[in-house]
Amino acid sequence: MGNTKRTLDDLAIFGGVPAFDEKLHVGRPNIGDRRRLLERFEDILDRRWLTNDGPYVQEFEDQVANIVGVRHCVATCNATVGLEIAIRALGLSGEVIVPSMTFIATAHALQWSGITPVFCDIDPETHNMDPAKVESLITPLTTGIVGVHLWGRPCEIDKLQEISTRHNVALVFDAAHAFGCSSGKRMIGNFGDAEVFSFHATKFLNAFEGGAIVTNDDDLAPKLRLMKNFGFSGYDEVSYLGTNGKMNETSAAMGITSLESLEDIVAVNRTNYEQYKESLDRVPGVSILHYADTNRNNYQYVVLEVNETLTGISRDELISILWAENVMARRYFYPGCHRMEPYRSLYPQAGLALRETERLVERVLLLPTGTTITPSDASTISGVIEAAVSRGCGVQQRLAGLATAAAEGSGSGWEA
Ligand code: T4K
Repeated sequence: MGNTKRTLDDLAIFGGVPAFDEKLHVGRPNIGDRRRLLERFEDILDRRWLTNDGPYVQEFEDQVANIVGVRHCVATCNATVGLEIAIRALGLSGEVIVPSMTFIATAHALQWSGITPVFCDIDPETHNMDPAKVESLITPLTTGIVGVHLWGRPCEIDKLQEISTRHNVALVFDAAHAFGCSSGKRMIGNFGDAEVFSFHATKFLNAFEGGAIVTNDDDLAPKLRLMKNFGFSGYDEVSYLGTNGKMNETSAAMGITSLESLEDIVAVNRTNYEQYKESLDRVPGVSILHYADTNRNNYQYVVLEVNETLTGISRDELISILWAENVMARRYFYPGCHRMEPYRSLYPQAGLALRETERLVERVLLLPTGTTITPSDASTISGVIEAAVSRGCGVQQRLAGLATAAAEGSGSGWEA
């Protein structure tokens, strides 16, 4: 799609032809080998074993454990329930420290379990929880810390581990973004008491819906396994309070099929990321999130920070421009969990201690990547961003004009 934007009129928001005929989404699923998937579906139907620890679930668990190099993997129906199970199996209660800069599921898993999420601010460089701030939030009621490896970039694991050990509180990682990633030589999944992956459709590696709790704790693992199956330890024996957190066979079949394409998907993500980086590094005021070469990365998120002082347009204005071009950029995780219900009503003062989170959620935007996006698409999208930013003031004036016209238009409609 070589749709170059030379003048403001070329931007679709001002009447130009959109850069893409169809919408490009953040989180468009990667579909592996369709034929292999359908063969596996046939198998499932032939075997008439649809769920409840079936052979594909077991194979998926083995493969995930192998890739991560972890002793135990318990597949779940999604990461949210995986987090709830991990939290309960570890006996968390009272208060648990968690970032607000995360998908709402991280906070909800705690609140759903009757635990108070205590929101911690982030380090603006890493976007992850700031360990120094974690320490200051520990109270006699604290029973745990839930770190989130945001965008797949590892938390400051050693520091969080040291705090958790010193205060004798549990450490869990929401690793929803971080399957296939490492912290140095060690794969994510081996840290804290347990880590939880997501294999939701929008994740680079998907099982339609799915998750997995991984741990090296031999005592915790059987508990997790029983809890995801109502606590059943035998046909007529229930040993714990449990839930239905089981992954089903079709999800596992999709998961296994996706795993066969793991390296290919990461390679596509990396190529797209590099194309975005090359094109956007020359655009002042727009910075693309860096992935350290010392870690393994899945490159599933292309994250930009927009500095309005330098670009002349705000992040939200840039999103409107991109949407008009059919580029459905997202502003994850605006406005921060603490400004969503029930937290904004329960903890109306939380934002006072979340300055960096509140700054970041105004600046971040995510661009489409994955196997439905080509480097040429990435280059075209970057071209739109460059065209808008290089004429930032003019764009802002025209957007203000459009807003005024729309307001006047709706005003005259009302009067009529
Ligand atoms: N912790 C963290 C840090 C997480 O990011 C997440 C999930 C979780 C925990 C919980 O994991 P799970 O319980 O879900 O396993 C999406 C996903 O639903 C969510 O899983 C994910 N994080 C989050 C970052 O993104 P939404 O509300 O933005 O989804 P939605 O429906 O707007 O989908 C995004 C775009 O993807 C759509 O605009 C179109 C495209 N899409 C989506 C689906 C489902 C498709 O093209 N096809 C599809 O089938 O949350």
